[in-house]
Amino acid sequence: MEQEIKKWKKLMLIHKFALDEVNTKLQILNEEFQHIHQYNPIEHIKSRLKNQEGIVRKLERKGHAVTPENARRHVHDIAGVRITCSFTSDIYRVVQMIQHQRDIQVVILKDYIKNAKPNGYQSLHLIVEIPVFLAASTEKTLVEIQIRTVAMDFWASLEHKLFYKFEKEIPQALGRELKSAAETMKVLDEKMEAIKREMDFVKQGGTFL
Ligand code: 0O2
Repeated sequence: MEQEIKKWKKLMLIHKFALDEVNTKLQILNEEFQHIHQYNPIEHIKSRLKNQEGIVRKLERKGHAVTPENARRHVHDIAGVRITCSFTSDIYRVVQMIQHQRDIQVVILKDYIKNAKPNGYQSLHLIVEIPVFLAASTEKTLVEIQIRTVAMDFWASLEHKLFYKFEKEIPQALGRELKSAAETMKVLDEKMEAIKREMDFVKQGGTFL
């Protein structure tokens, strides 16, 4: 039993270290980008370690025995980072910056922006693997990175509060309303992106006819 507790503690510690590494990396990339382009693609970075209750729930939902080994293998979001960007194009810019990091490997990329979930959820998810260097070993550790615009985040946060993990079927009319709200967010993002493009054109000396 004591051995098992030690293993759980180590699992959490390693994921905390991985989270620290990814956070530092993202801050460096953001500041460097700001330095070169006088522009900041990242609005906010928020990170969290999944609590043990959440890990147990996910293992049970997926039908795996609750062990630290299974948690490591099957729960990919023990360490989670959420990045909020101003514009949709910034999301893909951040993805590219992450992909170019030599010590980070992108294991899974899910683009719910190009292909929104049926309920309207939009976001880009990466599962990355990062080495955590300990005194006597190197532990390759998974971190989930969710990247979305402020508008997508607004929708997802409220939807999470209202419906996500709601055990019963959501009334159809509410589901339609929710999806329509997500589509409104998409239109808003596209509009802001178009304004940004035109502003960039003006800043480069362009004029409208
Ligand atoms: P929580 O409470 O936010 O941590 P997985 O279960 O991760 O192995 P899955 O479900 O295919 O596999 O992963 P996916 O689709 O990448 O979703 C992972 C996370 O994205 C979720 O984590 C949520 O945080 C978020 N997410 C996915 N779909 C929705 C959605 O419809 N609405 C909202 N608000 N968030 C969503 P968790 O662990 O399910 O939940």
